[in-house]
Amino acid sequence: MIVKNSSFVKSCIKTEDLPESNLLEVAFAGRSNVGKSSLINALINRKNLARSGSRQGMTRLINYYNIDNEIHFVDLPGYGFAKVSKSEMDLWGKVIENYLNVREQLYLVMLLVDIRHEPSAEDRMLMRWIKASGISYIIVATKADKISRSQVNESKRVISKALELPDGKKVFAVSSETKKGIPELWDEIDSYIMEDGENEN
Ligand SMILES: Nc1nc2c(ncn2[C@@H]2O[C@H](COP(=O)(O)OP(=O)(O)OP(=O)(O)O)[C@@H](O)[C@H]2O)c(=O)[nH]1
Ligand SMILES: [Mg+2]
Repeated sequence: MIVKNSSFVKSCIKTEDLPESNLLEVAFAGRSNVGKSSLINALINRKNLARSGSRQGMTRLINYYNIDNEIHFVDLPGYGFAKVSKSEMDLWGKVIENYLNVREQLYLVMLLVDIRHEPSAEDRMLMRWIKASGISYIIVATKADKISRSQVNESKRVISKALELPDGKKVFAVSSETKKGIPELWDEIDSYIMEDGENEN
């Protein structure tokens, strides 16, 4: 998909605030600082529509972006931010798990993990929730520019194993910095959108 128009819709604190809309949703999930907001910007070819930054815990809200009036991109709050209290972490869990389970418009979850690190306990928990929800998902290994090309396959293997991915499930290595892997990721997202369109007709 070549995005022509993208705009910020709203920020939501809890699932009751989610916009009433029939647009299908692609959600971006993963730990704080993994590059969710940067990936949204790279996919829509905007510099900073989704606020990204070096300060961890930038995105504490569920942020909605309208993509060509066709889909919503949903930037979910990050986790694993060291300064967050246990009660905040529990609240995060409730919001995300609730969102995954109640949101009928949600049809694809992008689970982001840093290509340099083995997925954390929280990443694996989120993976389990996503699998349990039955929603389609794409695994994205971010910041691929930070490792050498020869390390990419080994990193993908480590990620597949830790997340217990089914045989043949691909891990997409991308860089929001160099845009490497972004066209391939769009092709994959598009294939889910088209699949959904076919189901409706
Ligand atoms: N080198 C490199 N840096 C990246 C890449 N993607 C993101 N970053 C950097 O990583 C930092 C965090 O990126 P964000 O996009 O804000 O991360 P986030 O997942 O939205 O973080 P939270 O909103 O805190 O959950 C920023 O300094 C980005 O510039 C990438 O592909 N390559
Ligand atoms: Mg963010």
